Amino acid sequence: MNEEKSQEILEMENIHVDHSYTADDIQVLEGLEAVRKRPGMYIGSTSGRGLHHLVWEIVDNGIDEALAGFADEVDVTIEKGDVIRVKDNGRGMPVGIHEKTGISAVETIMTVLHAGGKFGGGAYKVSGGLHGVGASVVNALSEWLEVTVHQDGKKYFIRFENGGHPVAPLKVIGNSDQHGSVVRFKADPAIFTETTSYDYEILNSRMRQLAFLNRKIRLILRDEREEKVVTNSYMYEGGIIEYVKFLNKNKTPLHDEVVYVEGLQQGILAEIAMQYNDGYTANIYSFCNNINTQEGGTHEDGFRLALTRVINNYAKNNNLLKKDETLAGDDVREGLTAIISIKHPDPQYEGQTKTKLGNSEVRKIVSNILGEQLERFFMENPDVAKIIVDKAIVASKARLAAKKARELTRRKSALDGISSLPGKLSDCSSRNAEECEIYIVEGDSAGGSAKQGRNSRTQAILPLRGKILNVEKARMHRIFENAEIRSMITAFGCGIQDEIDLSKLRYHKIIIMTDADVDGAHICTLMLTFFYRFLRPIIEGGYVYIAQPPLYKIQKGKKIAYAYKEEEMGPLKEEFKDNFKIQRYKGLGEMDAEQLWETTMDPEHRTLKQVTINDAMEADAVFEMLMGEEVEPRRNFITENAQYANLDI
Ligand code: 1YM
Repeated sequence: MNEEKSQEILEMENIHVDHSYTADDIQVLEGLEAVRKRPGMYIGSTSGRGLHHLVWEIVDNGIDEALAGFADEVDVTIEKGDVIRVKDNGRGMPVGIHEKTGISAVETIMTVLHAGGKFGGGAYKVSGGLHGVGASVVNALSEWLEVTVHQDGKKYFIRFENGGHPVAPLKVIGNSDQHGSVVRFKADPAIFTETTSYDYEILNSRMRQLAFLNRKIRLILRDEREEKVVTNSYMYEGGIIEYVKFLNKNKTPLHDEVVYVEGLQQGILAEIAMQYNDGYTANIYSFCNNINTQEGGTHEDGFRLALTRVINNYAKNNNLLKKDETLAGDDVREGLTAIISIKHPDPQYEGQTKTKLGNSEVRKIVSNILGEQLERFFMENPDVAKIIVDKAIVASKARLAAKKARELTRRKSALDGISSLPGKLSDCSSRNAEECEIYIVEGDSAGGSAKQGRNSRTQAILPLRGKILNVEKARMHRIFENAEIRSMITAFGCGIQDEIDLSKLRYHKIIIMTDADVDGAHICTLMLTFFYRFLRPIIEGGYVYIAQPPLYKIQKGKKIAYAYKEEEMGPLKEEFKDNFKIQRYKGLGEMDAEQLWETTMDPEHRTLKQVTINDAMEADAVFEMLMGEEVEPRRNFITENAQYANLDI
């Protein structure tokens, strides 16, 4: 131990040389008293949050010891009575006792505010970060606290009571064949008036996160409060690589390998792990010294700069992008899950909640490290690079299209307000959106029947010209050039994308009514894809439905029945016995207004299929395939969906 003892610790032991024991002692107790008077200043709050914070203060010291290379395990146990025990297998806190003062290093760590922060130069101290106020604050806010140190064959012990008063100086209480530190404490209920009971899940998820952020360190949590002991143990060889995999667990990654880069510059360690999935949101989490920097900061800035730069350069150099086109930051981050983790010896935090990293040198360091290594990764993995660039290009097109659409709709409504409702819309008379429905109907003739058959008070009809898809070969970025799509946006009235306002939605049921054939399925797919990408909240809000028109009419004299599924025909035929007529509806247009009302639109008798976000996601996936230039997958899809058997394509 002595060889390892840092200069700072030796200095600490000298701190007391010039002071008398009593003067020092008084100062120390004044310090701890200040913590008890204003605990919020030191641990944020005295709610459950502050309570859990005590645990992390101690755990952080154990992790520091592991990051310094002397420990590989930190255990947290919740004992009966909500006593916390934290243990590591490191060197053990320094036990050196100063001759003149008789005060041990352990006692100083536990009683002098920020004592820990002065020591251990070199390694990164995750403690001393955001709330890293040190173990002495935990001591100050505890009913009692005990430290046991196993070091050099001996077992040392010290106990504090009533907010940090040592009961007796540190002493040897036995021999030991172990090494490490154990801190046990009971949070003071006089301070934590709301609760002194720990939430297992809060501790558990942070332990897992710490294990992800600090690879190869084992973190163990035990709950001994109930008869049945609960325990979780975490250790990730791959660290943040496994963190990204964990976050993408329920997503569909676009490439198998998680991209990982790491580097050390100017004493700052930066690590990044990232993987794209087929979704549209960016999930980028950044950390400094294991603290989640929720407001971002210079490390995130550096990450974004490099990501945008490298992807644009790669796309241009490989002729995937025209020279005058540029992918925006949002485009290259679409569907990206990333962890940015840096370790900094002197972090500066800014922002509302002090969770924004401010150190300006970090921007360039992260940008350099990611820039260089991502470029190399792309060169070595051109397949992955292509997937990523393609994804960003699609995102870019969608973004430009959406922007154009927003401008169009905005310009229109700005000109003539509500009167700009599309001419083809047969609106309903009610203005109570809750009872209003809009039928999006394929084809003018079906639109005509629907218009005649509807309840005009609550049901609006918007006919769409059939086969818009085949005619337009509509790719997403061209979709807004489509007049029907524009009519739809105007009719709904709620805006699109980021500017969507559901309180302005004019109909609480949006019902897609298409023929039960392949074209109908195409139109339905397009519609759902469009909703999913540009009007997602209307799906999430449960406002979108698909009408279920019948496939067959079966009639004998005046007796009529409808079959909505193939399998309903058998029983119907039995019921009608013989001499019946069967009509197969090829399209909505074959039904007259009355039939359409009766079978598909009458709220009393119709069945509507409510569209879930999963339906829309699937439609979105199918869409690319249907619309793509590749004929083969499209043909396969159609064959597989042969229920729409009257193929006229
Ligand atoms: C259960 C909590 O606190 N472990 C721990 C703390 C320290 C050391 C080892 C340590 C550090 C150094 C040298 C050094 C601390 N030391 C200090 C201080 N576990 C827990 N394990 N020798 C031992 O940093 O050089 C504060 S904490 F102040 F002495 F440096």
